Amino acid sequence: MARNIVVGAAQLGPISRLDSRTSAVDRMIKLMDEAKQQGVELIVFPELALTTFFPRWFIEDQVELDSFFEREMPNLETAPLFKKATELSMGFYLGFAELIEESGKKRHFNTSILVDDKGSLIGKYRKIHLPGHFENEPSRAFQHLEKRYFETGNLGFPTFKAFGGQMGMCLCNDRRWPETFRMLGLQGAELVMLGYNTPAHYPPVPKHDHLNDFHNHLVMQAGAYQNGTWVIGVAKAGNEENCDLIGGTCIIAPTGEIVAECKTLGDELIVYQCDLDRCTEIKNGIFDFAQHREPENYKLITETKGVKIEGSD
Ligand code: ING
Repeated sequence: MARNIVVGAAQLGPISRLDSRTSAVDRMIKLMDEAKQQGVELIVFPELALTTFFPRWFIEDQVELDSFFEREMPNLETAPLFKKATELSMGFYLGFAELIEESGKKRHFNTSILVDDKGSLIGKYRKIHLPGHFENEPSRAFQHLEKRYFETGNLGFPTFKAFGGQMGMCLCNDRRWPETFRMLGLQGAELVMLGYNTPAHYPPVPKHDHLNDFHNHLVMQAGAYQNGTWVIGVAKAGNEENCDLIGGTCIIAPTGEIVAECKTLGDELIVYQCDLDRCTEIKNGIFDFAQHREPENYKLITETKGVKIEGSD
């Protein structure tokens, strides 16, 4: 018996700094309509899908910076997305910049939510691996100030029982860290959704730029295979405010095989019927954690942050 779920990966092309949230929402609604035609039950959108990737600029004015964040979800501009989801009986993953006030203090997170086919919130994730830097570095062609603009996520790596299986979420740089997928895998994740905004040019090591598309798939395919889970990776792509972002949106099976991939750098939908029961081919075999993991030997992984070489001080 197959536990099938028809998943849509909805890549978005560039969102410019002056684009309204409504224009981004309208583009996502158009992709939802197209997805419905193909029987999609769950659609995945990118990281920071409502605005341009603003961490590429050093923004000193806090009011301007906060204008890229959502204070409620849903809100006036995103309500149509929730309404459409309910009309189409389609669940969705959405990445956005989240601003909350807690005991009088403003807090900023790079967030994703999972919403069910009735428009109700199932769960939330806040990005834990924040790449880039904290101070303005004018020598860079563009900044990557996620460490400055967001706090480290404070919700851990939760999974959620929904859509007939165990669902997991993460965001962009999280996919590069095996700990992310293993934390979700150890909770039985069968389908991991993640959005990303990945510049084609990585200023610290320009000679690796030609490897960015390869590294993008490498880490997601490894995460899928090593944890026996489906992975849905969705890009905000294209030349956004003069900064090239990679595409490579894809749907990856628990075997690590890419079963569907976007071919453009614009708004593009790919669809695949994911059989969640296929996860057992890996979870009950080569990566049967209970049978084969040896956590007593992995203490360094949780006890240290950086490299620790025996014998050196
Ligand atoms: N973006 C990038 C990512 O991890 C990056 C940052 C780019 C890291 C290129 C390494 C190389 O995909 C975000 N938003 O995390």
